[in-house]
Amino acid sequence: MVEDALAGTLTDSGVLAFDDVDLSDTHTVVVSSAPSNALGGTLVATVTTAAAAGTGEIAWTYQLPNVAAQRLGLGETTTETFTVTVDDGNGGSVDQSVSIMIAGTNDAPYVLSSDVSGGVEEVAETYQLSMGAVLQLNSYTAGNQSQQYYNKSLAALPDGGFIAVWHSIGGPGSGQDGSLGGIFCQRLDTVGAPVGGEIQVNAFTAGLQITPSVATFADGGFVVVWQSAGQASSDYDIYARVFGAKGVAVGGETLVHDVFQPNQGAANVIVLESGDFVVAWSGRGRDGSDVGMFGQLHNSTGVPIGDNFQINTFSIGEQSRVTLSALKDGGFIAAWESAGQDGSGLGIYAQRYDSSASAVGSEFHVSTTTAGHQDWSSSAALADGGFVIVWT
Ligand SMILES: [Ca+2]
Ligand SMILES: [Ca+2]
Ligand SMILES: [Ca+2]
Repeated sequence: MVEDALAGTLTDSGVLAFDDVDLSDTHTVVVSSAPSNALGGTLVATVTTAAAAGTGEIAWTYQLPNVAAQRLGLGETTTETFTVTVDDGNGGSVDQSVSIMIAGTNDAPYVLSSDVSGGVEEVAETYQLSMGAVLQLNSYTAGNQSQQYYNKSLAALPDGGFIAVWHSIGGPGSGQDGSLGGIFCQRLDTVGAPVGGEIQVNAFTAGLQITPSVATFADGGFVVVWQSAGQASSDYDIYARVFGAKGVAVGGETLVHDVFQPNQGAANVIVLESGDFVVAWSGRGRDGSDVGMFGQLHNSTGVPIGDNFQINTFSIGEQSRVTLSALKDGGFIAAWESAGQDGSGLGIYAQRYDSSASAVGSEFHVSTTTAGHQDWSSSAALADGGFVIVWT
């Protein structure tokens, strides 16, 4: 069946056959719903045996409110089973089971199978998240999930939902990923209902994986970057991993940095208009003075394009806490805080890039007040191609 954006109900229908030596009997049909049916769909059956037919026929129609199907997760299936009992009015009856299996996909769940053929697709979501609703993102609750502000990240999905990613240390014992903390994510629909279960992001699980950042692709896929302790070096390393729209990983983990630096962290990821993605992070000892910031362009499957590039031009002292925003022209803007560059404490600086991660113009001073610290910058793209940078 074709997806209908306006309909509020999923339907499927079919025909059951039954034999009776005397089809002239007046047959009645009763339907009972199995206690295990979780979605609350209904099945209506009607005897439709044609006069003088050789075989009895029962037409059935299954209906499920669309909002109930929205609860069905990505890749998740559930079965609704009904018993159709035909009674011939003369003491004879026969049962027939009808099972409807419904599978969730990103935006069009469908009937995976039933004991008669038929197909149903879930209609598009029409509900909006209630303002003020408080959502619990994690379903695994043992221990700590995202106890620090930097250990979680959100990004909007093209279907109106969003994805949340966080660090979970887990409860007593080995933790949620089997070894200390790991990175987990959850897709949610437009009303904040989970779509499928939590997905473990990191494949390498030994030790700590922390500080995730997530960005989404136009097709509903997403990319997560994080720090992993002791995976490629004796310190923290930065990894990226791409997932498809169904939440399945597209290959393994990609090591983002091509030169190891101590204290690498604060990684951010954005997806550009082209579908390529950029990761930026800070690390010590590579820009010639204290901490500097670096970036790497990747294609949409996580393959690096070119080499790491240094984001800050002014390198004396510490440049850190880089944040990125993709711009309408296909490029992006990087903003950060730099110590001592404006003559008094920290200041906010930025650098624009094109779609190939080549610098456009020079880095520029964003904050006009210089006395004291200007720090914790964040940026956002504007619809007209511009951008806004804020800080404290
Ligand atoms: Ca781990
Ligand atoms: Ca520096
Ligand atoms: Ca300053």
